[in-house]
Amino acid sequence: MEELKDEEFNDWCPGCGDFGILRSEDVAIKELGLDPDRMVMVSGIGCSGKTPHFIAERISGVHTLHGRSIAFATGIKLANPGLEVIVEAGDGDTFGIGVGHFVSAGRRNIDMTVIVHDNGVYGLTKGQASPTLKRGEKTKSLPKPNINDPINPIMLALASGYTFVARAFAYDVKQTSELIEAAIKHKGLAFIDILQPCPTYNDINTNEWYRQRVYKLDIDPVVKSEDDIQKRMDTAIDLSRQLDKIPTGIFYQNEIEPTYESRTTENIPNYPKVNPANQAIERNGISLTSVDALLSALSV
Ligand SMILES: Cc1ncc(C[n+]2csc(CCOP(=O)(O)OP(=O)(O)O)c2C)c(N)n1
Ligand code: SF4
Ligand SMILES: [Mg+2]
Repeated sequence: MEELKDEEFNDWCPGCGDFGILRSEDVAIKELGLDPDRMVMVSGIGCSGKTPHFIAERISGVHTLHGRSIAFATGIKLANPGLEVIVEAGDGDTFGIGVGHFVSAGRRNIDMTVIVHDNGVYGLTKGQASPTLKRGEKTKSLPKPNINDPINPIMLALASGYTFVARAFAYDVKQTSELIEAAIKHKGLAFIDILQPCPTYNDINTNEWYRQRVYKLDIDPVVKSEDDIQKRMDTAIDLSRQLDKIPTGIFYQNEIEPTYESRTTENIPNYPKVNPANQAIERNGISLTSVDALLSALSV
Protein backbone atom coordinates (compact mmCIF):
# COMPACT_ATOMS: atom_id res chain seq x y z
CA MET A 1 0.00 0.00 0.00
CA GLU A 2 2.78 2.37 1.04
CA GLU A 3 4.43 2.39 -2.37
CA LEU A 4 1.14 3.08 -4.17
CA LYS A 5 0.59 6.53 -2.74
CA ASP A 6 2.49 9.66 -3.75
CA GLU A 7 2.12 13.06 -2.15
CA GLU A 8 -0.57 14.86 -4.18
CA PHE A 9 -0.63 18.61 -4.62
CA ASN A 10 -3.77 19.96 -2.95
CA ASP A 11 -5.37 22.49 -5.33
CA TRP A 12 -8.42 23.45 -3.26
CA CYS A 13 -8.80 27.25 -2.91
CA PRO A 14 -7.44 28.87 0.27
CA GLY A 15 -10.13 28.89 2.98
CA CYS A 16 -12.22 26.15 1.36
CA GLY A 17 -14.38 24.22 3.83
CA ASP A 18 -13.16 21.01 2.21
CA PHE A 19 -9.97 21.38 4.25
CA GLY A 20 -12.04 21.13 7.45
CA ILE A 21 -13.74 17.97 6.18
CA LEU A 22 -10.42 16.42 5.16
CA ARG A 23 -8.90 17.18 8.55
CA SER A 24 -11.96 15.76 10.34
CA GLU A 25 -11.72 12.56 8.32
CA ASP A 26 -8.03 12.17 9.05
CA VAL A 27 -8.73 12.60 12.77
CA ALA A 28 -11.70 10.18 12.72
CA ILE A 29 -9.85 7.44 10.83
CA LYS A 30 -6.88 7.70 13.21
CA GLU A 31 -9.10 7.72 16.30
CA LEU A 32 -11.00 4.64 15.17
CA GLY A 33 -7.72 2.81 14.53
CA LEU A 34 -9.14 1.07 11.48
CA ASP A 35 -6.93 -1.05 9.26
CA PRO A 36 -6.24 1.18 6.21
CA ASP A 37 -6.06 -1.93 4.02
CA ARG A 38 -9.71 -2.61 4.85
CA MET A 39 -10.95 0.88 3.94
CA VAL A 40 -12.11 2.38 0.63
CA MET A 41 -13.05 5.98 -0.09
CA VAL A 42 -15.25 6.44 -3.16
CA SER A 43 -15.82 9.90 -4.66
CA GLY A 44 -17.67 11.53 -7.55
CA ILE A 45 -16.58 14.44 -9.74
CA GLY A 46 -16.31 17.87 -8.12
CA CYS A 47 -13.91 19.68 -5.81
CA SER A 48 -15.19 17.27 -3.13
CA GLY A 49 -14.29 14.35 -5.40
CA LYS A 50 -10.58 15.00 -4.89
CA THR A 51 -10.71 14.05 -1.20
CA PRO A 52 -9.42 10.46 -1.66
CA HIS A 53 -6.28 11.90 -3.28
CA PHE A 54 -5.58 14.17 -0.32
CA ILE A 55 -6.47 11.97 2.65
CA ALA A 56 -3.42 11.42 4.85
CA GLU A 57 -4.25 7.84 5.78
CA ARG A 58 -3.10 5.36 3.13
CA ILE A 59 -6.49 3.97 2.27
CA SER A 60 -7.68 2.93 -1.18
CA GLY A 61 -9.55 5.52 -3.20
CA VAL A 62 -11.77 5.37 -6.26
CA HIS A 63 -12.49 8.67 -8.05
CA THR A 64 -15.57 7.74 -10.06
CA LEU A 65 -18.13 9.64 -12.19
CA HIS A 66 -20.26 12.67 -11.36
CA GLY A 67 -23.30 11.40 -9.44
CA ARG A 68 -22.24 7.77 -9.38
CA SER A 69 -20.13 7.42 -6.26
CA ILE A 70 -22.93 5.79 -4.22
CA ALA A 71 -23.54 3.25 -7.00
CA PHE A 72 -19.83 2.37 -7.18
CA ALA A 73 -19.58 2.18 -3.40
CA THR A 74 -22.62 -0.08 -3.22
CA GLY A 75 -20.99 -2.53 -5.63
CA ILE A 76 -17.74 -2.51 -3.68
CA LYS A 77 -19.51 -3.11 -0.37
CA LEU A 78 -21.73 -5.90 -1.69
CA ALA A 79 -18.80 -7.67 -3.33
CA ASN A 80 -16.65 -7.33 -0.24
CA PRO A 81 -18.79 -6.74 2.88
CA GLY A 82 -15.72 -6.81 5.14
CA LEU A 83 -14.54 -3.42 3.82
CA GLU A 84 -15.26 -0.09 5.51
CA VAL A 85 -16.67 2.00 2.65
CA ILE A 86 -16.90 5.81 2.75
CA VAL A 87 -18.58 7.85 0.01
CA GLU A 88 -17.29 11.36 -0.54
CA ALA A 89 -19.65 13.43 -2.69
CA GLY A 90 -20.66 16.97 -3.58
CA ASP A 91 -24.15 18.37 -3.08
CA GLY A 92 -24.61 18.60 -6.86
CA ASP A 93 -23.24 15.10 -7.22
CA THR A 94 -25.62 13.69 -4.59
CA PHE A 95 -28.83 15.70 -4.85
CA GLY A 96 -28.71 16.58 -8.56
CA ILE A 97 -27.61 13.94 -11.04
CA GLY A 98 -27.05 11.28 -8.37
CA VAL A 99 -30.25 11.70 -6.37
CA GLY A 100 -31.74 8.40 -7.58
CA HIS A 101 -28.73 6.52 -6.19
CA PHE A 102 -29.02 8.43 -2.91
CA VAL A 103 -32.64 7.30 -2.50
CA SER A 104 -32.02 3.70 -3.63
CA ALA A 105 -29.14 3.28 -1.18
CA GLY A 106 -31.44 4.39 1.66
CA ARG A 107 -33.93 1.66 0.78
CA ARG A 108 -31.18 -0.93 1.15
CA ASN A 109 -29.65 0.29 4.41
CA ILE A 110 -26.21 -0.93 3.37
CA ASP A 111 -23.60 -0.63 6.13
CA MET A 112 -21.53 2.26 4.76
CA THR A 113 -21.09 6.03 5.22
CA VAL A 114 -22.12 8.82 2.85
CA ILE A 115 -20.42 12.18 3.44
CA VAL A 116 -21.74 15.14 1.46
CA HIS A 117 -19.76 18.36 0.99
CA ASP A 118 -22.71 20.78 0.95
CA ASN A 119 -21.56 24.15 -0.39
CA GLY A 120 -24.69 25.30 -2.25
CA VAL A 121 -22.83 25.45 -5.56
CA TYR A 122 -21.26 23.35 -8.27
CA GLY A 123 -17.76 24.34 -7.20
CA LEU A 124 -15.65 22.59 -9.79
CA THR A 125 -17.67 23.96 -12.73
CA LYS A 126 -17.49 27.55 -11.43
CA GLY A 127 -20.38 28.09 -9.10
CA GLN A 128 -23.75 27.23 -10.66
CA ALA A 129 -26.57 26.85 -8.10
CA SER A 130 -26.68 23.39 -6.55
CA PRO A 131 -29.90 21.70 -5.31
CA THR A 132 -29.29 22.98 -1.75
CA LEU A 133 -29.02 26.71 -2.60
CA LYS A 134 -32.06 28.60 -1.27
CA ARG A 135 -34.55 30.28 -3.59
CA GLY A 136 -33.81 33.98 -4.00
CA GLU A 137 -30.12 33.68 -3.12
CA LYS A 138 -27.75 35.28 -5.60
CA THR A 139 -24.21 34.20 -5.06
CA LYS A 140 -21.49 36.11 -6.85
CA SER A 141 -21.30 33.34 -9.43
CA LEU A 142 -24.97 33.69 -10.49
CA PRO A 143 -26.21 36.40 -12.88
CA LYS A 144 -29.66 36.41 -11.21
CA PRO A 145 -31.10 35.09 -7.93
CA ASN A 146 -31.76 31.34 -7.79
CA ILE A 147 -35.37 30.66 -8.85
CA ASN A 148 -35.55 27.08 -7.52
CA ASP A 149 -36.44 25.84 -4.07
CA PRO A 150 -33.77 23.84 -2.23
CA ILE A 151 -34.17 20.24 -1.19
CA ASN A 152 -33.86 19.42 2.50
CA PRO A 153 -31.06 16.77 2.69
CA ILE A 154 -32.03 15.62 6.20
CA MET A 155 -35.67 15.02 5.23
CA LEU A 156 -34.68 13.31 2.00
CA ALA A 157 -32.33 10.97 3.87
CA LEU A 158 -35.02 10.13 6.44
CA ALA A 159 -37.64 9.53 3.76
CA SER A 160 -35.22 7.30 1.85
CA GLY A 161 -34.47 5.05 4.83
CA TYR A 162 -31.03 6.19 6.05
CA THR A 163 -30.64 4.94 9.60
CA PHE A 164 -28.05 7.50 10.72
CA VAL A 165 -28.71 11.10 9.72
CA ALA A 166 -26.49 13.96 10.83
CA ARG A 167 -25.37 17.46 9.94
CA ALA A 168 -21.98 19.03 10.59
CA PHE A 169 -20.21 22.32 9.96
CA ALA A 170 -16.90 21.86 8.11
CA TYR A 171 -14.88 24.29 10.23
CA ASP A 172 -15.92 22.63 13.49
CA VAL A 173 -13.35 19.85 13.17
CA LYS A 174 -13.98 18.49 16.67
CA GLN A 175 -17.69 17.88 16.17
CA THR A 176 -17.32 16.85 12.52
CA SER A 177 -14.69 14.23 13.31
CA GLU A 178 -16.82 12.87 16.17
CA LEU A 179 -19.81 12.61 13.83
CA ILE A 180 -17.72 10.83 11.18
CA GLU A 181 -16.54 8.37 13.83
CA ALA A 182 -20.12 7.73 14.94
CA ALA A 183 -21.27 7.34 11.33
CA ILE A 184 -18.55 4.80 10.54
CA LYS A 185 -19.34 2.84 13.72
CA HIS A 186 -23.10 2.87 12.96
CA LYS A 187 -24.52 -0.46 11.76
CA GLY A 188 -26.40 0.60 8.63
CA LEU A 189 -26.37 3.41 6.09
CA ALA A 190 -25.09 6.66 7.58
CA PHE A 191 -25.37 10.12 6.06
CA ILE A 192 -23.68 13.34 7.14
CA ASP A 193 -24.59 16.60 5.43
CA ILE A 194 -21.50 18.76 6.00
CA LEU A 195 -22.08 22.49 5.57
CA GLN A 196 -19.00 23.51 3.64
CA PRO A 197 -18.25 27.14 2.79
CA CYS A 198 -16.98 27.72 -0.77
CA PRO A 199 -15.33 31.14 -0.45
CA THR A 200 -14.63 31.30 -4.19
CA TYR A 201 -18.20 31.06 -5.53
CA ASN A 202 -20.63 31.24 -2.61
CA ASP A 203 -20.33 34.62 -0.89
CA ILE A 204 -23.63 34.15 1.00
CA ASN A 205 -23.13 30.94 3.02
CA THR A 206 -19.72 31.94 4.31
CA ASN A 207 -17.79 30.81 7.36
CA GLU A 208 -19.04 33.89 9.28
CA TRP A 209 -22.63 33.35 8.07
CA TYR A 210 -22.61 29.80 9.42
CA ARG A 211 -20.85 30.69 12.66
CA GLN A 212 -23.69 33.12 13.47
CA ARG A 213 -26.30 30.40 12.97
CA VAL A 214 -24.96 26.95 13.89
CA TYR A 215 -25.68 25.44 17.30
CA LYS A 216 -25.33 21.93 18.67
CA LEU A 217 -28.36 19.66 18.90
CA ASP A 218 -29.38 18.63 22.39
CA ILE A 219 -31.68 15.66 21.73
CA ASP A 220 -31.55 11.89 22.12
CA PRO A 221 -31.76 10.75 18.48
CA VAL A 222 -31.48 7.00 19.14
CA VAL A 223 -34.49 4.81 18.35
CA LYS A 224 -35.08 2.34 21.21
CA SER A 225 -38.04 0.38 19.81
CA GLU A 226 -40.38 0.22 16.82
CA ASP A 227 -42.89 2.42 18.69
CA ASP A 228 -40.23 5.06 19.07
CA ILE A 229 -39.50 5.59 15.36
CA GLN A 230 -42.27 8.08 14.55
CA LYS A 231 -41.47 10.35 17.50
CA ARG A 232 -37.72 10.51 16.71
CA MET A 233 -38.40 11.12 13.02
CA ASP A 234 -40.88 13.91 13.74
CA THR A 235 -38.34 15.62 15.99
CA ALA A 236 -35.62 15.28 13.33
CA ILE A 237 -37.87 16.68 10.60
CA ASP A 238 -38.97 19.67 12.72
CA LEU A 239 -35.35 20.50 13.56
CA SER A 240 -34.24 20.16 9.94
CA ARG A 241 -36.80 22.76 8.89
CA GLN A 242 -35.45 25.51 11.15
CA LEU A 243 -34.45 28.49 9.05
CA ASP A 244 -33.04 31.14 11.39
CA LYS A 245 -30.76 28.77 13.32
CA ILE A 246 -28.94 25.71 12.00
CA PRO A 247 -28.62 22.71 14.33
CA THR A 248 -25.69 20.33 13.92
CA GLY A 249 -25.28 16.83 15.35
CA ILE A 250 -27.11 13.52 15.01
CA PHE A 251 -30.76 14.03 14.04
CA TYR A 252 -31.76 10.37 13.94
CA GLN A 253 -30.18 6.98 14.59
CA ASN A 254 -31.87 3.61 14.23
CA GLU A 255 -29.95 0.36 14.65
CA ILE A 256 -33.13 -1.70 15.04
CA GLU A 257 -33.57 -1.73 11.27
CA PRO A 258 -31.72 -4.73 9.75
CA THR A 259 -28.90 -3.93 7.35
CA TYR A 260 -28.79 -5.14 3.77
CA GLU A 261 -25.95 -7.46 4.75
CA SER A 262 -27.95 -9.10 7.54
CA ARG A 263 -31.01 -9.54 5.30
CA THR A 264 -28.82 -11.06 2.58
CA THR A 265 -27.24 -13.40 5.12
CA GLU A 266 -30.71 -14.68 6.07
CA ASN A 267 -31.10 -15.82 2.45
CA ILE A 268 -27.46 -16.86 1.87
CA PRO A 269 -26.03 -17.91 5.26
CA ASN A 270 -22.39 -18.06 4.16
CA TYR A 271 -22.46 -14.61 2.45
CA PRO A 272 -20.17 -12.96 5.07
CA LYS A 273 -17.56 -15.67 4.52
CA VAL A 274 -18.08 -16.56 0.87
CA ASN A 275 -18.82 -13.41 -1.07
CA PRO A 276 -17.80 -12.32 -4.59
CA ALA A 277 -14.53 -10.79 -3.36
CA ASN A 278 -13.13 -13.97 -1.83
CA GLN A 279 -14.39 -16.67 -4.14
CA ALA A 280 -11.80 -18.74 -5.96
CA ILE A 281 -10.99 -17.57 -9.46
CA GLU A 282 -8.87 -20.60 -10.29
CA ARG A 283 -8.73 -24.23 -9.22
CA ASN A 284 -5.87 -26.63 -9.94
CA GLY A 285 -4.33 -24.01 -12.21
CA ILE A 286 -7.52 -23.68 -14.30
CA SER A 287 -9.27 -20.34 -14.41
CA LEU A 288 -12.85 -20.47 -13.18
CA THR A 289 -13.58 -17.11 -14.75
CA SER A 290 -12.26 -17.82 -18.21
CA VAL A 291 -14.71 -16.63 -20.84
CA ASP A 292 -13.09 -19.01 -23.35
CA ALA A 293 -13.87 -21.99 -21.13
CA LEU A 294 -17.46 -20.80 -20.73
CA LEU A 295 -17.91 -20.28 -24.45
CA SER A 296 -16.52 -23.69 -25.32
CA ALA A 297 -18.77 -25.31 -22.68
CA LEU A 298 -21.79 -23.53 -24.14
CA SER A 299 -20.92 -24.46 -27.71
CA VAL A 300 -20.90 -28.22 -27.02
C1 LIG B 1 -22.24 13.20 -16.13
C2 LIG B 1 -21.56 14.52 -15.86
N1 LIG B 1 -22.29 15.64 -15.92
C3 LIG B 1 -21.71 16.83 -15.65
C4 LIG B 1 -20.39 16.89 -15.37
C5 LIG B 1 -19.73 18.22 -15.11
N2 LIG B 1 -19.50 18.46 -13.71
C6 LIG B 1 -18.32 18.16 -13.15
S1 LIG B 1 -18.26 18.56 -11.54
C7 LIG B 1 -19.84 19.17 -11.59
C8 LIG B 1 -20.50 19.80 -10.42
C9 LIG B 1 -19.79 19.61 -9.12
O1 LIG B 1 -20.57 20.14 -8.07
P1 LIG B 1 -20.75 19.35 -6.73
O2 LIG B 1 -21.17 17.97 -6.98
O3 LIG B 1 -21.63 20.16 -5.85
O4 LIG B 1 -19.26 19.28 -6.17
P2 LIG B 1 -18.31 20.47 -5.68
O5 LIG B 1 -17.42 20.80 -6.84
O6 LIG B 1 -19.16 21.62 -5.28
O7 LIG B 1 -17.57 19.86 -4.55
C10 LIG B 1 -20.39 19.03 -12.85
C11 LIG B 1 -21.76 19.45 -13.23
C12 LIG B 1 -19.65 15.70 -15.32
N3 LIG B 1 -18.35 15.67 -15.01
N4 LIG B 1 -20.27 14.52 -15.58
S1 SF4 C 1 -14.23 26.26 -5.86
FE1 SF4 C 1 -15.15 26.33 -3.82
S2 SF4 C 1 -15.46 24.18 -3.25
FE2 SF4 C 1 -13.98 24.23 -4.95
S3 SF4 C 1 -11.96 24.24 -3.95
FE3 SF4 C 1 -12.54 26.37 -4.39
S4 SF4 C 1 -13.50 27.07 -2.49
FE4 SF4 C 1 -13.48 24.84 -2.43
MG1 LIG D 1 -21.10 21.54 -4.39
